Amino acid sequence: MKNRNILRAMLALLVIGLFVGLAACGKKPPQRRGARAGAGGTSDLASAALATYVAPGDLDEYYLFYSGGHGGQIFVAGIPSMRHIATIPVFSPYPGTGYGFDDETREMLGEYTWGDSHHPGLSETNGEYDGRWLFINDNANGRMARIDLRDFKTKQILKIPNISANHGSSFITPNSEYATMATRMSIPIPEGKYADVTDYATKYKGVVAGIRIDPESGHLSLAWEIVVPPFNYDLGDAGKGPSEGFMFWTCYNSEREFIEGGKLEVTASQKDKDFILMIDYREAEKAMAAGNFSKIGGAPVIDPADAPGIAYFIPLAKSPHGVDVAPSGRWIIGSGKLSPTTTVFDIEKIKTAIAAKDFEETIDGIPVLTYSSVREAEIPVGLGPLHTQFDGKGYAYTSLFIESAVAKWKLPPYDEGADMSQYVVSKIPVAYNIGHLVTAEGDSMSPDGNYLVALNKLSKGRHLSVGPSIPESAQLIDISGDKMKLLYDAFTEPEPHYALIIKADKLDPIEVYKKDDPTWPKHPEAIWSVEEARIERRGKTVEVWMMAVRSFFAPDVIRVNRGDKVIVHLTNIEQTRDELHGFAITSYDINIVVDPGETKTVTFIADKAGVWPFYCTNFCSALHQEMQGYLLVK
Ligand code: K7E
Ligand code: CUA
Repeated sequence: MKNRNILRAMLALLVIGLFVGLAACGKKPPQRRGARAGAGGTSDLASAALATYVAPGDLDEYYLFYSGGHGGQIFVAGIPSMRHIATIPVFSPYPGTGYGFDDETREMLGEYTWGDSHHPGLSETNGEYDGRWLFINDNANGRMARIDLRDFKTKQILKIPNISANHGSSFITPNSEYATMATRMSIPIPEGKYADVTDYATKYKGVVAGIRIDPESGHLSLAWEIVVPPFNYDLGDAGKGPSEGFMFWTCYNSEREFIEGGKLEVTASQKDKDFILMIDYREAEKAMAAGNFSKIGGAPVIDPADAPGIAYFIPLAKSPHGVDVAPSGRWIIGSGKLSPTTTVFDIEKIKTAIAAKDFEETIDGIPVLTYSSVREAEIPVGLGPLHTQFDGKGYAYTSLFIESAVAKWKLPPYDEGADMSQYVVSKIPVAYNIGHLVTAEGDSMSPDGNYLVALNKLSKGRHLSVGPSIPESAQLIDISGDKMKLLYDAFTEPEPHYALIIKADKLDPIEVYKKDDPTWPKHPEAIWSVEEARIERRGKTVEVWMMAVRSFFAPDVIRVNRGDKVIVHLTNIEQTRDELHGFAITSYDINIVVDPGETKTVTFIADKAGVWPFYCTNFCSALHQEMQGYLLVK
């Protein structure tokens, strides 16, 4: 008995000694299995693993489209796996797909090599995502882009005049009539006009715009602009249901000043309240039809002072960020970064106040609705509320930047005189400092209520270190039950602001550009056989119709003289999925990629004499390395 006890004690000492020895030898074993999960909420690890595991060969349930911030791209991932699937280049060149190297995309990018993409918007039919187009704004250069979800490619970049730093964009109306644009940083208009910042209050202007979306092609064009006071127009949303026909934007700096050295963060936070700007776009259409606008910088601009009923201000807790319309369309939710509350407005009360001319004051011709008349409730959600999403079961989810958490709270109705804190039903910590958040089909009229992704600004310490600049994090959260559960940490390139989640079965992307598909415009320079491949010279211009197929180019030698203009039309005649070919010319900074059935054109001046090999950049077959040719410049 005694001996056995001694044996046990010795064994125990040995085990402890082993651990001490491991710890002492310097190299700590890596922490695994959610060792640090406590910092960002805990979950049952096994059930979280099962909930996010998509077995090899299986497909995800949803597409997740994140904006790529100042990388100017869109990232595509799957939910629930959170695996990155693709990158869609939008505002920046992307050699991986040859984007920004051929004539067409180079022209689309214009004078810019980057953009600051913030808010993806999906096309809608009757308030539901229809899977046709994805839109995204450029916060830097007054632009908006359209991506065709049949081939996941950027098809158009629209730049319009007078919009300075387009942040409150690209929110889509329920039947994709419009996307929105708005000035974040006011300037004198038109662009190029000079006025000193000391004249900020009177000579600087904000502008909001309606961008018409062609119902057949998705083509974007400017419908109207409205000049508004020099506030900073921040986030937006489009009304739906009872609020259909309205657009909403939060704005800060209603102090309307920019004091040199005064720190905008201080000067723009003096007043207790800022505003939501509400635009009635049917009134804007009437003003346009009546010719009630002036041309500024080539764009039709409506002045609300001349068009009563077009614009209203709704007071909101100071320095607001997000404004989000609930799925029913009745509740408009605004959050002030500096106030620990989120405010719910009732569109019915707003309409009543407008009819009764229940106004507090008028600013530059825009009536300010009486706050107490239009507010439904203030919900004490927590510190630093930014953005709100929905689950379709009557709950809202607000991101809390300062608190690093998501608050789940109940939408109206509320009991008369109730303590509002009881309607904040639960919270989950996130890691860390969340910006936007997104729920499955969360901007539609029928969110799915199962998944939420928290888009966090800081991820410190939750991944292998990669030096001082670390990735942002996206955390997948299960919102199907009463309690929110953290499922997964994914890491992203900088800097997703907003994202959208759409059911995978709503998209039906093509597999190849079919040779005779009537739904795609025929490329005028396409060739489909070696016989059609040719080189033609006209003076100092050399035009090449080139064909690519496994594993050769025809022609494979291009002879030109130094200084010639060379135009290459390259067709990939493959009709097999994923059989891409690239065309790169050494030392010429040319790198285009053609998908199966696609034709691209690249034009350049042969300004370097010598012998320059060209080759296929996409691994296409066992003899891919042999797919090459020569540009001979005499
Ligand atoms: Cu909150 Cu640009 Cu929508 Cu960033 S924005 S987070
Ligand atoms: Cu074609 Cu590699």
